[in-house]
Amino acid sequence: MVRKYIFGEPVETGAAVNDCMTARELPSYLQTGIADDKITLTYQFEDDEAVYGLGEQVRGINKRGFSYISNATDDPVHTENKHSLYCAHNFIILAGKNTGLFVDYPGVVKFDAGETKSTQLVITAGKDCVIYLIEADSLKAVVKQFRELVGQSYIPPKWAFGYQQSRWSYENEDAVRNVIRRHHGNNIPLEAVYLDIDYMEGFKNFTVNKDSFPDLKEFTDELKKEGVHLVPIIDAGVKVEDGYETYEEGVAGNYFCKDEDGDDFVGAAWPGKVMFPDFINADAREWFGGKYRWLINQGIDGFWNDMNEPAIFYSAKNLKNTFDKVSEMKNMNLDIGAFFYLRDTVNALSNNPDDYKSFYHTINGKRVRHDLVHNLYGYNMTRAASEAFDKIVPEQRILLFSRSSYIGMHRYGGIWTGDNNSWWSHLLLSIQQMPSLNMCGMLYSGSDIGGFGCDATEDLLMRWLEFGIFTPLMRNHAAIGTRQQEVYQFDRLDDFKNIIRTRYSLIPYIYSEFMKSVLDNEMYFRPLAFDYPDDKFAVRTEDQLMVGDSIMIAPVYTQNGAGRYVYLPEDMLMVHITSPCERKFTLMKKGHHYIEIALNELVIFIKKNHVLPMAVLDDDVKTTRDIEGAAYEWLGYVDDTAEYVLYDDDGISKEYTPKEQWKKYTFAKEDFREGYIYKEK
Ligand code: MIG
Repeated sequence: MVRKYIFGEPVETGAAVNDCMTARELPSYLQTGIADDKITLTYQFEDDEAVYGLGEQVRGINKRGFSYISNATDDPVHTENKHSLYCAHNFIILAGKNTGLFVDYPGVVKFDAGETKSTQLVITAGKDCVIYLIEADSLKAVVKQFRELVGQSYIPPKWAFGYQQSRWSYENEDAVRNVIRRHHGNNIPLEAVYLDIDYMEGFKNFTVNKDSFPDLKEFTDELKKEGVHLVPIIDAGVKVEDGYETYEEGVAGNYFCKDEDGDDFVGAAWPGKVMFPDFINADAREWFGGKYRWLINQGIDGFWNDMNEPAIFYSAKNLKNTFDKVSEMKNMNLDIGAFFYLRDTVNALSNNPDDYKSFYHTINGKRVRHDLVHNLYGYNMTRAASEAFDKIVPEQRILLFSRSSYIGMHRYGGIWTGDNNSWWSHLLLSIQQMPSLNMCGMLYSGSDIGGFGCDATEDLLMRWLEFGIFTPLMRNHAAIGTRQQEVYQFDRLDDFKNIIRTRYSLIPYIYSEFMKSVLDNEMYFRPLAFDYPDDKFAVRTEDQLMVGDSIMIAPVYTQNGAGRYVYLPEDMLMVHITSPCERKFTLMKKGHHYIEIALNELVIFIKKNHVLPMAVLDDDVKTTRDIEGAAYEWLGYVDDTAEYVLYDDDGISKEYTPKEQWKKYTFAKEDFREGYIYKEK
């Protein structure tokens, strides 16, 4: 049951798309207080009650014990002391009550989930907001009802489930060709190569550097023959430069955010001085979205939207103030206090809260200060692109994902989790973020595999890929200046190849489970707590996930880890996979186990009387095109009967297969007489 509570005069965020009952008073277990423009909801936890949700955030799956602040921020150091990352996913679940709360407020929202006082949750938002309350009879049902409220998640093309390689920055055509050659030349599948900011001319959106990419159309045609897609980045800020078309159109059309005086607000990002399109304004959205057309005409069919918190390196005004302060100190003898003051002053140039209070949007003719709607910015940038794609290529799916988002954006694109590091702790973080993202509708998601910042090591990349096999977005990405981390930079190329090939062999399952999750508003990644809520060990498991209907995974995420402890909530078939055709089966009993898992091994656990389809791959599979029509092997331990519903479609049009046509496979014990594999004839 979903109910909606309206406080004050909320800004329309567009997050919810389906109607529900409006009610007056929140249930008594949520104490409401309104003071100083803020609303607070206070909830007393049941003893060891877990809380879930909040999408992209720091820390574990169970969010209890810390505070999380929805305040989209470009902070590339995702350590556990931080309270905000790039997104605002204000949906939280109280497990003890099977109750979900969605705080639909586009400014800063704080979820103090037992940090200040371990026994209580305190949510603080602006007083003009809508709160949705979802009461159901299971955690899964809470999520499903929430997802029905906010609408169906974004569906990428099927090729976006292939392996993708990125780096800031592949500088020219030959660099891209080299990445492809070193994958495909070694029979390592590769589906897409990313272009980071350097493909542009002077970091100007919708331009291409002619020296490094002389003819983009010709180049995308060339890559298409190899089945490889080129995915350019688009940044939120538009360079201030006379003669630059996008800039001039933006000024002429009044499409940029304004400062207090009604002039275009000037900040800085990669291009130097930039202006920020007013994505929250429908006209500006339509204009900016239309700009993607040019790239689509060049054969581009995938984009990633960056810097859309929005990240502001500095604002013109703040820069001036800073110089004034700094110059005052020029001839001073800096004592320690003055030194720190100087340093903090300079550091406060970027993403300064005062800057976010100093510019404005025009929403339905009304001027709205940015900080009050801050968390809607990235969402609407991605919405702008998606709505434009619907006009430019109405029949075709386009790959699109964003760094910043709010709930609602999940209908328009996926997300990646931003600038993580090549740290083992960030591999674990990424495992823990995925189910939380799924709760909030962000299904097409993934993290930078191998880590963005810092130098990746071979073993970290290997383990990360072994988890990345299961993330819908499987992209290796790294920052400029870090060690190169394409798989061919390391010695164990065959092992990497086997892992990536295993991904391709699992794509029929991954795609099927992903699509069913989207179309049925379910979760593709689930914490064990959602499937086994009455199992006291399962509910405390923070480093294993259910993936789709058939399997559980328990990735290794420690340096030198030659295995790990795994909890099995029921009897399962354990499969060690070293390549798509080298698999070792062990029947496992419910309970705690230590499992050895060599560096080149992937382990999955298939639930009893469930099956897992694996496509039989040719030796030279290079892209998802090459697995169409492949025969399946079905892995499983069936001591009764098993059924699998396989979703498939053409992968590119928007004609999704209706439910009646989902293919049902049934298996009997006898099908698996000879072991754990049933081979399709
Ligand atoms: O300030 O475009 O998260 O993926 O490589 C950094 C350069 C800007 C941040 C993105 C990252 C991307 C990088 N960008």
